[in-house]
Amino acid sequence: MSRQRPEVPAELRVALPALRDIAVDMAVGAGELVRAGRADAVAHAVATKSTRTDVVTVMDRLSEDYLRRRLAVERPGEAVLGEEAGIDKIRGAKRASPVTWVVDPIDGTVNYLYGRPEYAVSVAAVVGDPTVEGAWRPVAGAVANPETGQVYHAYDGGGAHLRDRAGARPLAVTDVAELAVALLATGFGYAADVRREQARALVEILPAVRDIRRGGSAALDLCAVASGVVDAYAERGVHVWDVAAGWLIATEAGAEVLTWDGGPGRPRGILAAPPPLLAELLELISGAHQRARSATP
Ligand code: LIP
Repeated sequence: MSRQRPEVPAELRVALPALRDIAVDMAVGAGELVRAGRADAVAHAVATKSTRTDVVTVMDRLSEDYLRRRLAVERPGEAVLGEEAGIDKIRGAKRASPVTWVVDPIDGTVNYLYGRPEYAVSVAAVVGDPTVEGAWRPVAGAVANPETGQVYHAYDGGGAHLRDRAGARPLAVTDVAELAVALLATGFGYAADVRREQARALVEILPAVRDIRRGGSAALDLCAVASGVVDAYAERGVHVWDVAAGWLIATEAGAEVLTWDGGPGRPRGILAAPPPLLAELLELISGAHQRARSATP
């Protein structure tokens, strides 16, 4: 069941540009660290998490430590939820701030491992509870790709922007309204049974769209929707840290972002698309996954 997402508290509005600046600063700083240390990180320590294909490098941990250390200085008293270390609960009767920082120290870890450039550091400030589906809302965030020097950023109500070597510019989604000519980004989970269903669903989805792209970073896929280099993005089973900043960046660029029911005991899916494409795409994706599930033993 999807819940009502929390509103942005009025007293927080004035602070949103500053939160966005902090997110940019953190994501760029961690990105530099991650890029500089790649050879060493890959050579020395690669472990696996949920499955043999779900990798974590020593740099995932170092990058998250860096983000946590810097946030503790810049935003003392605010909770941090990170991919590697989980959530830091703030002790005490009442938290001083409604903000939680949701960080992905390297999104696209497999690309990072193979020396492919599609990976990013994602940093988002959210309100509500990011550990509960539908109970949080991103209010400021940044996604930095240290290989390309591109930094996507947004705050609630402030539009989405890209900063790169050519300068800074506002972002906007495409105006594609027809599925047959829509370029769709997607991704796949790490578990074989999830992938089996995703592959079956794809048999139905692929012939219905212009083409599919699989970049390997959900955060960058959402930024790709925001920049109009794909029309839409859909994936089942991503985590809050993969999508918190990209969700806001895509929304501020004009996309509708929502989650859809993956079925009993299955993770939900995320969908980001220009409004004219949304209803038709949602029907295709959720229907295809539902049929794939019933066909998968
Ligand atoms: C990965 C994503 C990728 C998705 C994987 C995974 P990681 O995150 O961003 O696009 O398909 O399921 O969640 O593991 O590189 O942080």
